[in-house]
Amino acid sequence: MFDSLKKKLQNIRTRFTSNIEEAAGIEPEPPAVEQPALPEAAEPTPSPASSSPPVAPEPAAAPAAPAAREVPAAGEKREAPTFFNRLKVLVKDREVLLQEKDIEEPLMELEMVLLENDVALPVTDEIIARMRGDLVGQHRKIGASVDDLVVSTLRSALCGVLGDGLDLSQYIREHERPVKILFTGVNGTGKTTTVAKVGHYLQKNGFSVVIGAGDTFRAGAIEQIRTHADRLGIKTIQHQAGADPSAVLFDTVQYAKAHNIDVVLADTAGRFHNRANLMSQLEKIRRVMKPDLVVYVDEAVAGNDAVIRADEFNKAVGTDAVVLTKADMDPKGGAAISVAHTVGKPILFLGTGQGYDDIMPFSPRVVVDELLGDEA
Ligand SMILES: Nc1nc2c(ncn2[C@@H]2O[C@H](COP(=O)(O)OP(=O)(O)OP(=O)(O)O)[C@@H](O)[C@H]2O)c(=O)[nH]1
Ligand SMILES: [Mg+2]
Repeated sequence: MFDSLKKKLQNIRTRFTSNIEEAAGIEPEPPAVEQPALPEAAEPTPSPASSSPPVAPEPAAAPAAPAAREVPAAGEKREAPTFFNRLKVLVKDREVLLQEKDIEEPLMELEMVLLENDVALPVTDEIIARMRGDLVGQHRKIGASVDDLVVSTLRSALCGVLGDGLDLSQYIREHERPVKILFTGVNGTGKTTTVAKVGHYLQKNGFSVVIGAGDTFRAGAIEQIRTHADRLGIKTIQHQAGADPSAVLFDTVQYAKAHNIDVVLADTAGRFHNRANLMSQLEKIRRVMKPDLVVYVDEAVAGNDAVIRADEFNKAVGTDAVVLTKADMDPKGGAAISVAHTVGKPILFLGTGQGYDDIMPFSPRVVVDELLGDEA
């Protein structure tokens, strides 16, 4: 998941670290390979003190002077590791005041990497602004290592745009049952699979579930959700193909009330935000079913397109949360980083594969750990 972005962030992290170390006067580990050569090169240097021989007319002092200057220079280099190592310890203990110019280069690189990986421009700007605000002009304690400082700054910048997420189990516990969740979004993005996965997830968390087969539009859609539900031992409420989806979902809610079911999950037909008839059908579903949560489903692999669609959908119809499917096929992670900040609604789950267990409750901390993990 997000492997391309992960690798690039590793490089950026190193770049920030070396720039900050340089600004703080911490030398990189000395190579110490050239040391043996230096004393030998210095030895044959003629001593200016031995001016007693009669061969004095030649101004031999001219070549001797630069050589004499080189010897102390080489001596300084030899001393360097001890000196800088001592300094390193001192710097770690004190605060460093970084300037814009110290981190300008890695900041620009970070900006490029985020944009290349489909992070939306305003979100990229926000991450850069947070990094700059955290580092520049602030007295920052270097602490145990510069890398730790860089990682914690990156972590808080990313967490800042990812928001808080939404814990579905907690939401259900805090709301009147049945909690009604409507899944909607563009066709083929994984709505039906997500309904099945969420049903399975909720059952594992101790909640009872009923599914409404609200996609009466596409041929085979009712059988598809029914097959999933049967495999998972979840009751499905269905009508004929072509029936009014509002009626199906109304019946599903009635069933849940009559049987004390905790959660209603409503599958719907794929709809584009500009397809007027499907949109008006969705409005009717909302009026009749009165969902507690309208969840917009789109694919992480669609990158910025998914973010734009989610935003438009939210503005047109209203969304309470987002699910991004196919995160397992997305090397970039741009949609996952951008969507919550852009739409202003939390990501509920990431879909991470085609199995029923391949669903991950969205936790900003876990996603940032994944992105900044060392194993990339
Ligand atoms: N790799 C991967 N594939 C997924 C994921 N979620 C769904 N899919 C696949 O995406 C395809 C479409 O999934 P559906 O659940 O039928 O999508 P839908 O949005 O209901 O489609 P329509 O009902 O036609 O609008 C299926 O082949 C799923 O197995 C996921 O998280 N990862
Ligand atoms: Mg479907």
